Amino acid sequence: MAGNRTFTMIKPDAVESNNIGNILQMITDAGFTIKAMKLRRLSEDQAKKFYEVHAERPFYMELVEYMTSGPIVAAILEKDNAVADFRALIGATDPAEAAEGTIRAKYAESKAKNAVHGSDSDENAAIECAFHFADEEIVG
Ligand code: IDP
Repeated sequence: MAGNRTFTMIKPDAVESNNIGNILQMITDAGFTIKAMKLRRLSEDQAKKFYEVHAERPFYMELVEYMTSGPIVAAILEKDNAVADFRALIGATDPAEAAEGTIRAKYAESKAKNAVHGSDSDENAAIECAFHFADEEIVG
């Protein structure tokens, strides 16, 4: 059975363009409950570790540089079928390919600066939630 938690980040481009509020509104309108949230700036080491699965990809250093270029909002979201439903809400990686009405179609600048992160599996959601939040930072 699919899990009920996912992890998201509002990425530096969307924070910079003042879209934190708009994106959180879309998330809660879609039925997600926020269980934890913080504004933080990632260090280079933290960004490298978070994206280490992409270490061999040609865009890895560009991604690390971008994700450390300004603050991000990290959050844990709860809903039935959270991972798949959130991926549907954010849309394809490249906003040019993202379905109309998705967060990336509305707010992403480019394939690299694509406004939001969403976990791609229940296993990664658990890892990513634990990367950013201690148990006592998550509301019951
Ligand atoms: P996802 O975020 O839609 O799951 P992934 O393929 O896991 O996409 O890539 C992780 C992140 O790396 C993307 O959200 C985007 O910020 C960045 N990225 C992906 N592909 C490219 C690319 O071709 N050039 C630059 N950055 C990219």
